Amino acid sequence: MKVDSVLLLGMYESMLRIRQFENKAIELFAAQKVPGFVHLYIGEEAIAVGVCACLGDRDYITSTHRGHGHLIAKGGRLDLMMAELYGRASGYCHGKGGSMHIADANLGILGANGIVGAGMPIAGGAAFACRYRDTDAVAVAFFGDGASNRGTFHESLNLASTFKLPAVFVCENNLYGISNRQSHHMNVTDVSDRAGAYGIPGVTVDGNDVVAVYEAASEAVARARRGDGPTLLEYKTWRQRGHFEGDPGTYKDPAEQKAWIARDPLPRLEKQLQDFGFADAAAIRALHDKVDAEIAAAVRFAEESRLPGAGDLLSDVYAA
Ligand SMILES: Cc1ncc(C[n+]2csc(CCOP(=O)(O)OP(=O)(O)O)c2C)c(N)n1
Ligand SMILES: [Mg+2]
Repeated sequence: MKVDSVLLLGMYESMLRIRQFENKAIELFAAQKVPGFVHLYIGEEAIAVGVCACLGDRDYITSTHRGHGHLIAKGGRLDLMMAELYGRASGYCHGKGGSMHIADANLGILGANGIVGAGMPIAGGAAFACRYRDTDAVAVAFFGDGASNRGTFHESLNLASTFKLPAVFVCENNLYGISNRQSHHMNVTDVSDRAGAYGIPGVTVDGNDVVAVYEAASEAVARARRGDGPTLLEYKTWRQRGHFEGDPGTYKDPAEQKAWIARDPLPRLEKQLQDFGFADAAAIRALHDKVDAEIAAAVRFAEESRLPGAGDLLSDVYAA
């Protein structure tokens, strides 16, 4: 295993931050404090965290409609994110984007995106820019199994492979696109098989095991940095909530839901930390308290911020 206690504890803290941020989002959405749609990442946290642990500030990511986890794992600020969910003027997009449109260019976060599959060409462009500027930075595109059916996926992989761009394509295969089971929307079991069509490596990995996620991503990122071109990583996982908050998910088999919840990445990592002697129950409790305090502060910040007014309507809309 290539991970030490500092890395593993850091990844646990980041996964916990995502989980607790979204648990708070569930509560706030139910209380009608958060307008618009929220698509939660609960159960999939190991992917964003394991992949982003291989990246630095100079590297780029593109995210999806289910983007909170990617943003937090890449270092996004909870207060600015929470204010954006609330639609407040102090949020990342000044309250004009909401949950699905959060970006932070300073951290290389090129944006969550409400258009399925739209992040891949953007990441390809960013990877081209990394190469053009002669840096060793890489660009990572996160996307779902459903998005891997879009033309943008195929075009991006083809171009990135042909130009040997420093890109990593990360498919979060949660086995569903809204209510459509993977077998109803594609005729392959492993999305990673599609890499063969573009002459790049494709691997399938357990997306609920953060160490496995990290190890596969480390290799793909190193390959991209070396100038050897892109990789398609497929992480199998499970979304524990509905497609969006409010979706009861009746199309899922309750026994399968239960089996996947038993493989929840967070308690799994907690057990590993304890088994390896990296953290005891008190240390884990302290991390919970720390993260919960951060989230409470983010909620306070959002609630104390003003809503955008009529005077804000035309600002940040057009680029000069
Ligand atoms: C281009 C486009 N087509 C359709 C939609 C509607 N839509 C939103 S999410 C989604 C399913 C996406 O599935 P997947 O890529 O597997 O991501 P997941 O929601 O499972 O994370 C669809 C079809 C959209 N937002 N954009
Ligand atoms: Mg999916």
